[in-house]
Amino acid sequence: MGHPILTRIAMLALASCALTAYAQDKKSVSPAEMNYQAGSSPLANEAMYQSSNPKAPAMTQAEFDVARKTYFERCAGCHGVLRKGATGKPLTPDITIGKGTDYLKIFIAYGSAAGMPNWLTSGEMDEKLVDIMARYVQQDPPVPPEFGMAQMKQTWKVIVPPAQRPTKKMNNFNIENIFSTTLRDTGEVALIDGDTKKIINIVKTGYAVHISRTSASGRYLFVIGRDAKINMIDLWMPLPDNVAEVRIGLEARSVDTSKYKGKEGDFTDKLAIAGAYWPPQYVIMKGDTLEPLKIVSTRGMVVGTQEYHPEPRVASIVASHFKPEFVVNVKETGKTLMVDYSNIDALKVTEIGSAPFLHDGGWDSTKRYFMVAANNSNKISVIDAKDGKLTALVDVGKIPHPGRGANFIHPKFGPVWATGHLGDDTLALIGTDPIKHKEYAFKKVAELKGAGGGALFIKSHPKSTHLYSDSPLNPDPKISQSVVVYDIKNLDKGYVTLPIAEWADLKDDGAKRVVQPEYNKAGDEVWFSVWSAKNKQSALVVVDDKTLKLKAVIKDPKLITPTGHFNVHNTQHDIY
Ligand code: DHE
Repeated sequence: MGHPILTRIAMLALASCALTAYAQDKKSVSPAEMNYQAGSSPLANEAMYQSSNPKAPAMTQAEFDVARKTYFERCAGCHGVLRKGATGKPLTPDITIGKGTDYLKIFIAYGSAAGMPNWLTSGEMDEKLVDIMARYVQQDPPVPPEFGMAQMKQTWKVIVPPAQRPTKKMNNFNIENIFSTTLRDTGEVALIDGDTKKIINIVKTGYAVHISRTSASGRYLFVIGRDAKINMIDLWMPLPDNVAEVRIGLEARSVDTSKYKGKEGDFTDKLAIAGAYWPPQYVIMKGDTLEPLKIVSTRGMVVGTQEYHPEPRVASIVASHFKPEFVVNVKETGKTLMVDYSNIDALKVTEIGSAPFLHDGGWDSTKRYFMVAANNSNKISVIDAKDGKLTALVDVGKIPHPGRGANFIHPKFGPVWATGHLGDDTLALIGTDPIKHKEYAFKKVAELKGAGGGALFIKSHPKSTHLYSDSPLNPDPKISQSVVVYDIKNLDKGYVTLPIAEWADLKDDGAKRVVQPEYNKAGDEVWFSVWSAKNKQSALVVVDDKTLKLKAVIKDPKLITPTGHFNVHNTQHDIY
């Protein structure tokens, strides 16, 4: 490593002691979880200023710029924008200066048993960069710019104003069965006709596009990129395409639209909401134009410790069916905010504390209870959207990751909601019927054995008797390139494995990770992405849900890095 005093052997010895100490004071994190979190942040391209901490080792401006970019590309996902810590340890100067450059270099170079990647020995960083990073994390963290109303308005474009949009559907597509497929690395979504399996249009969206959600009426699709750009697509146009766009921050993951219709009013398609990772805030917009109306910061106290957190990121957001409310889940503070949008000039927010770090989740089958993963606590928080309270905190396996989860009727426990896990090979089933199956309600009632850790998404459908689970982050390609399917009526039988990537029959030797089961509208087909790098061939594979046989493979040079896909009808009605 070119260090003047320590030889590499001495450093390795020191690393092993340090790793033991580190592992003891931190819950270990699997490599799958680390790789997943360590995605590149769009903040890498933002200008930030170096404030010199007199106690920190010297750095030139050029070194600082290299380190800042690297930090946001590799480290911020785990350690946080302001280095306050999340999945990874806090790296603020009050901690790092005391550790010193040599100690930090060892961690960065060789990783730790607790999950820190080995950046030097994996070849991802050279010795010079390791040294720069070790000095960088001892400086005061540079703060990315804020993003307020003025900036949002500058990015806001109404491409087709509401008055110039069609007054009825102007195409022959069965729009309820369209799939919006994320093309992650090209910043696009592919709109695919679920009936013919033909691509309808490839629509330009934000950077490293993340999810799509359907408006309450089913007419509009909202797509959010990691750069916090939202695109609104009108499915009634002769060729469905963008009609409005806006950026609500510098980095984001979640978007949804108002779905409540009842005595307080009809809010169908009236409002949209998006949550940002940076700045930590959510933004309510007009549902037909994306005009930003209200920005609310999520900075505040962490549940339990009640310590201030400067960057609590907004994770999943859903629209309540019981009240004119958005359910906003804030990661680091472990709080669910029930945001009453009936009068946004006098915004009422009910704050429900549960456990950190809230991430993804979905409704139970009645759409009353929102089941959200508190992934650092190995729990599912059950939020009652009718009574506005925490119903239960359910212990599950290691790092639950449900996507939106899966609802089905268990032969013994009645209605259950299920999640898979990133950190172990189990699926947890939670009872969700407090009326007819009270003794099982909001308890973990069963555990299914899955193929392996690294599971991200699970899915079922009211018309199906199957439950599907992927494992795209499992290190074993045999597992990451296939999915497992359970017969809901006979869960004790275990699973069958479907070799989805093999069925795709791709010409390149790519990663071929199989991601996200998603049903068609009828609930008789299940779609999967076979996700390879952007210079390799990818595909979508469609399985016949009755026979579990291959039904179709969709290949096209334009299908670059497909990941999530969202069926318009199922997303509109929260069917999963
Ligand atoms: Fe996601 C949902 C955050 C990496 C595919 N992802 C979500 C949600 C959040 C989130 C907060 C819930 C949104 C909601 O419901 O409103 N995802 C993050 C990250 O912070 C993380 C770990 C790292 C990152 O750098 O972004 C991350 N996600 C990924 C991927 O690498 C995935 C597998 C591929 C991709 O496209 O980037 C991925 N995330 C998805 C998908 C959903 C999702 C497909 C929606 C699931 C659903 O069924 O609704």
